[in-house]
Amino acid sequence: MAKQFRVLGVPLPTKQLGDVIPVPAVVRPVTTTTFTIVSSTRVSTVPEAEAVAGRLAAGLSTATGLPVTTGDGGSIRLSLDPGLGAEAYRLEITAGAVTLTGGSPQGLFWGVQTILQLECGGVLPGGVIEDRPRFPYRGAMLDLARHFFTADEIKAHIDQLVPFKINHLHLHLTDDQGWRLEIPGRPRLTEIGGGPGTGVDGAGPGFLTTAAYAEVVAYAADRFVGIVPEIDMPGHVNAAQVAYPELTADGQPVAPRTDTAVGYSSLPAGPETTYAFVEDVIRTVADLTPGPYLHIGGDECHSTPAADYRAFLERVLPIPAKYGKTVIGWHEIAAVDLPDHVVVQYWRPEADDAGTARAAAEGRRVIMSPADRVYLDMKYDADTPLGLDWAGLIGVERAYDWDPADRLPGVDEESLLGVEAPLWSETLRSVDDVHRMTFPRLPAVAEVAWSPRAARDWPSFRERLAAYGPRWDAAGVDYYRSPEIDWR
Ligand code: IFG
Repeated sequence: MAKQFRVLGVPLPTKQLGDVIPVPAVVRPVTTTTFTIVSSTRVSTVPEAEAVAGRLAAGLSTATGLPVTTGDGGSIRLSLDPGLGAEAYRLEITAGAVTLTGGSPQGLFWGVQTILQLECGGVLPGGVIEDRPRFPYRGAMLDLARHFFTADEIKAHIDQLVPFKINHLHLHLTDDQGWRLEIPGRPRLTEIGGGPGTGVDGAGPGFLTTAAYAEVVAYAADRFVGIVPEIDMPGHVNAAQVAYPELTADGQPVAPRTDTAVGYSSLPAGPETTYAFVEDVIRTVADLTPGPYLHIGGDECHSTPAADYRAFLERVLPIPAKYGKTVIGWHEIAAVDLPDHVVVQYWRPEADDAGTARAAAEGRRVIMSPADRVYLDMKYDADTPLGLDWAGLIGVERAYDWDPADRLPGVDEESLLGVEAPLWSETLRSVDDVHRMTFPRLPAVAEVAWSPRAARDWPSFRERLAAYGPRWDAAGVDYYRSPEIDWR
């Protein structure tokens, strides 16, 4: 527990009220006031928020070493006010009480993340925070196809995303190298596509059984994170074609591929076997996924004739809605007339920009993932051992110093659903590799996605990031100690 410093008996806050990532919308500090957590501190709440109150009590106990529990009449009080807005919260800290009001349990949970970041040495700085997200979709993506990560590793990754109020984790489940989600009606997809040596350069094996996937989805939901499963199509399908040769244009078997080339595979747009396969897979994934989104990929279909690409999408794009899901696709899908509510994920700078802008003009929502800002598999600098550099080098400031509303002409604030930081795993082999590429750039993207544009400021962010480093040290997160930051 950090040492407490006291002046005239009042412990000094070693944290300012705004020292939070992402920076809150409204911060009104009262610097003469602090709240001290003691062994009798209790967290009280309303029945709908019991689970969130439990997480706050557990978090404060871990941080302070004190036996903070939930209970009636506590000095920390959680309550709900739907009028705030689902993900919004209001936090007031006085000497005698901490009052956290959330628009929903999810809003309270984001307020809990703020409290846990403000706590230092058992002390909370006084004042009021009123906070709410700028964008509703704030995502990270993990590529399980090029290198498989287990359910436990995915859960541990979620634990490191939650402090930054990330509310979606997109799992890239299928690609040329491997198929990583069991589809009971199509067992060869994982028997073969999830087998030994299916990772890039022979890493792997692995796949998520339906039970393991259900565990991940439940774990994420308990932390108000929605899982977004991606089944990439019609390209990036070699693993599926190895498993089921009827999915190739000529019905002949294809060889497994674990190199990192892209764009060579495609489902044929003509045969009904293609659509029977797609329907089986989408129905299964939709049934396994409680969240609203289902990602159908659509990227880099360099071997799919344009007419076939359009024909395929026109057949496939309406299918997820049959199972109650909203489609997300990489921005190439904007080449076709999109059904209502389809979400376009922008990724490759200067490619299909017009398509994305047209989709936005027609009322579709856009998730911003510009590869030259938020692709976390890009090297930090020329010396970074892991990662690629086709979209350029991305240091921490470059991941921070941009705005989604300025990125694409024709795609303005109203068209933006949010921001997502993809991490492709061609060069990753472990969770440590994931941590080194993800942290500290993910918090930068999280602040872009959550905080008001006017509240963002690189000098402030880099200070707050430096103060966060010891938390990663304590959690055993092997983050990259970027020379751009004066780490504590
Ligand atoms: N582009 C490919 C990914 C991955 C990436 C690596 C998209 C949408 C390059 N498609 O990004 O599969 O290979 O940076």
